[in-house]
Amino acid sequence: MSRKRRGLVAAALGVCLTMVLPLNTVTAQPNTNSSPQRTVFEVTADSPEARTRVARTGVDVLGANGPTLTVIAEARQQWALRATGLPLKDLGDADAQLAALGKADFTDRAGGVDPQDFPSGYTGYHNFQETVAELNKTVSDHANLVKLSSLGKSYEGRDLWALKISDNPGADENEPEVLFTCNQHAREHLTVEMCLRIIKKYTDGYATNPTIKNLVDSREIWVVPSVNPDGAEYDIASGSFRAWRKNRQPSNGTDPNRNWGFKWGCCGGSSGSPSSETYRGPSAFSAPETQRVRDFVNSRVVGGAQQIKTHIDFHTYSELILWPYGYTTADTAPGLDANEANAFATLGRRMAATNGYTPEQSSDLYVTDGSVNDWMWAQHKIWSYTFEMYPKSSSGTSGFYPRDTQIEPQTARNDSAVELFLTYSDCVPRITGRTC
Ligand code: 0X9
Ligand code: CA
Ligand code: CA
Ligand code: ZN
Repeated sequence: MSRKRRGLVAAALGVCLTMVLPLNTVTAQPNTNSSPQRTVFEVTADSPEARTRVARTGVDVLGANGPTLTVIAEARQQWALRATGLPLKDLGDADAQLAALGKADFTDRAGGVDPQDFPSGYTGYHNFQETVAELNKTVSDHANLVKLSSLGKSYEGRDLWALKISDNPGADENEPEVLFTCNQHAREHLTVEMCLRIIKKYTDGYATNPTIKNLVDSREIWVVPSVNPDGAEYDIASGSFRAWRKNRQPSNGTDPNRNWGFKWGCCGGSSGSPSSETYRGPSAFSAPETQRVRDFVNSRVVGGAQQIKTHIDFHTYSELILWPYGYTTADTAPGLDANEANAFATLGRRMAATNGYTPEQSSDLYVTDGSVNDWMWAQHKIWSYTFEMYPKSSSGTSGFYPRDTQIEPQTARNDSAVELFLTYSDCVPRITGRTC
């Protein structure tokens, strides 16, 4: 890997969850880079407060596996990290480890064939053009069940497509509406496949599966397979993955999942520095992509009532099911009472029982502000979850890039959770025996 490339990968590496770097496979290399020395540490932080304290030192938090955070610290940040007083373990030079990972089995795209496509071993993933083709095919195969519309354009002018699935899809019927969003984070390509699976299952399955037919007939299901198509295309444009997280707004991208307008930037759960992987943008909803989804959700208030009742935002990785709030570690807060918190947790745990993920309030990990879930709930009382998909843990950035052979098993793994979610979407409190 060239010096330049190594720097790129290192610079692009952002927040993700549960990374464990394998000590035995890494060959230490001198840092010949002009970029600052970056060192990987494991930090033992066994409470949300301690983990949030670590995140706020400015280190790049890669992952959390129980109480163990894996972080990258630049030399100047190591003082702050040590000042937390938490136990640290030095795992060595980050760029050397990243360089070793970066060559994985990416195929050289020399020859310039289809540059916006995935490397060898990943061609089962849908790039943006293939995703659009899949949506159009669904429309022609199931014109009676779906309606395709654009929520507007991304920063670079790509359409943010939304597919509605229901009986009489052209009519706005009085049925609970459910929203699935994928790919807020560019490199989380498996989530696009999750949205495409939901589309396939609830259209192709309609004619033969009575459970599916019942759910489709009684709900209006909205699926947005890519909320961040610019970032996703950028991640694959060079032929090898960049581990790009944010959107493509100048100069260095905004993290869409820190840009939502409820308690934006309130609580040290995002960064005000444009170079950060959790940059919240200059103002709430400064990202065109979050604006478009916001406007769509706002437009679903009909006769004073929000029609969308439930929402899942798919991410990778760590195998978690998360619910609001992220901005505070308190279980309840203004606008979220104990009954509601209990309903969130109960449905979260029931879904997790079907897929083996770990269910928890999102701030049990560490505090995040400006996330989509907090806005959906606070603004609209939409029961909004984050799924962090496969894998549970990984060596470095490779966690974002499971081979395409994992698409089928790891999306199918969520079939039961999605079905349960759709079932309770008429009234989530019903799961705790309460009424709506
Ligand atoms: O940090 C994030 O945006 C999500 N993790 S990821 O590794 N995919 O970037 C987690 C967001 C969960 N927090 C809230 N929903 N508040
Ligand atoms: Ca309908
Ligand atoms: Ca409706
Ligand atoms: Zn994510």
